[in-house]
Amino acid sequence: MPEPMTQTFPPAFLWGAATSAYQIEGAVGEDGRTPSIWDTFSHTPGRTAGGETGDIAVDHYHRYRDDVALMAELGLTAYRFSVSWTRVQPTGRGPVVQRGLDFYRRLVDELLEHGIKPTLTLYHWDLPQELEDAGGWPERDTAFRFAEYARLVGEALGDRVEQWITLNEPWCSAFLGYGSGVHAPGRTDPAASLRAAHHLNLGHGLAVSALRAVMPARNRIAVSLNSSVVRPLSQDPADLAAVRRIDDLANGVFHGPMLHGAYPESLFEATRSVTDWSHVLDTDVRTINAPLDALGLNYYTPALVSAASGETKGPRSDGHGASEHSPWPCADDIVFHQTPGERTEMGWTIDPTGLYDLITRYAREAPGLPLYITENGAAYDDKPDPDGRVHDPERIAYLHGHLSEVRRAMADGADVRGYYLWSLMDNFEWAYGYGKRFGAVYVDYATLERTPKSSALWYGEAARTGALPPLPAA
Ligand code: PNW
Repeated sequence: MPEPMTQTFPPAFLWGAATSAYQIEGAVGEDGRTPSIWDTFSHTPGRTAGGETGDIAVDHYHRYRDDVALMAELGLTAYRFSVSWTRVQPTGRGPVVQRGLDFYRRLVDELLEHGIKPTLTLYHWDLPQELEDAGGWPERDTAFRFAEYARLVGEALGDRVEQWITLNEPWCSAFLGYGSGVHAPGRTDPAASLRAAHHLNLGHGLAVSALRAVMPARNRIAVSLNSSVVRPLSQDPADLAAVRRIDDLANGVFHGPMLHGAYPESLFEATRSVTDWSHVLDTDVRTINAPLDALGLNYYTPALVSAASGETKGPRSDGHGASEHSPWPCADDIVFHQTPGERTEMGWTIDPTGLYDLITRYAREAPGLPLYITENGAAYDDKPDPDGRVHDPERIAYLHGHLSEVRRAMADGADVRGYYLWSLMDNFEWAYGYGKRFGAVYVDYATLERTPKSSALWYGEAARTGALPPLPAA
């Protein structure tokens, strides 16, 4: 008999929210910080909507105390943030800047004082510009630079941060950064994107070992993958083959070496026309396969693919932003379709069952590894009512639907330990600028004033009670 659909979660379940440094901090020139690839990219005309940048963002660098107080007031029990590499190590090499590190120490102490568990992401896409000038992620040396940076942050904060994430969504770094070019550094070279993916993997593996060497053994290390849920348009063998190819390029390229100690052979074969993979040295995969303590999964929407039938090359609609260049190397014969159903402001179809499928897949692929949903959320065109309140029933429905699927996966045996809503507050949505609001907290960009949306209050109640409150009446 199926377990009754209780909507209660275990007492230790973490109810978190997530952000990243460049999207919220601002203060880009303060305390010794130097440009990252996202500073350069956002300041290059034509790269972001309206030429918007993270120069000020939501000024979290100066308002972190209020932001932590707000999280505590809402009832959140965990917070996932990222460290800006160029605040800590401006050139990506050499000694640390204490003032930069001190910001994160103060932030973490503030969180701990409020009973909020910090989860630190080392890399959320803001590579030091100097390292990009030296070749960026397609260059092997960048992996070693990342591991050194990880060690420096681990030494400084390992005594007070227990949960560590090496990379956030390396797929985006590699394939949107070096393939389609819609993310920094904006390069469009399929061979470089595959080299980048490998060096991100290598950097991850080296960083795991570097962190273990300097941190207390109780700390836990994970990675956050935006593992795609890839579905076939039909059961036609050609469409099923398209799914397998995209699955290799979206998922296998990372979890293969990280979790299973090998790249999929099918990935090598499918990409031979752009790379011979000679950049993968014999011992690399063993390095990348360093044991993890948990796995972070980010989920927004599934992908729907088919084999191109004759002339259907058409425009891509894979939701990865506008570019003439595909982020998917060697996949021009595969078509991305719009998944049917209601969509968010990003145009991403709302499909909570995809999250169930994702969780249960990794519960099978990585048995015994605790899972965290390190990002999930939705952009809507939120506006304050005349009374100043912000009502976002669509976001509540989105969260309710997805958290219900998390709970269902847990009932079916998946070991999910926590959930981080993306995002704590409205922020710089990369190439989309400030036009896409993912926050549970509304930010007035004229005054930078924060107002919890009704979804923040709903989610806070879930956090405080450990159960999903009912949906508000329509
Ligand atoms: C993730 N895609 O970005 C990031 O981790 C966040 O920083 C971001 O704000 C959030 O999701 C919402 O977009 C993604 O094209 C960006 O598949 C693009 C894609 C996926 C995730």
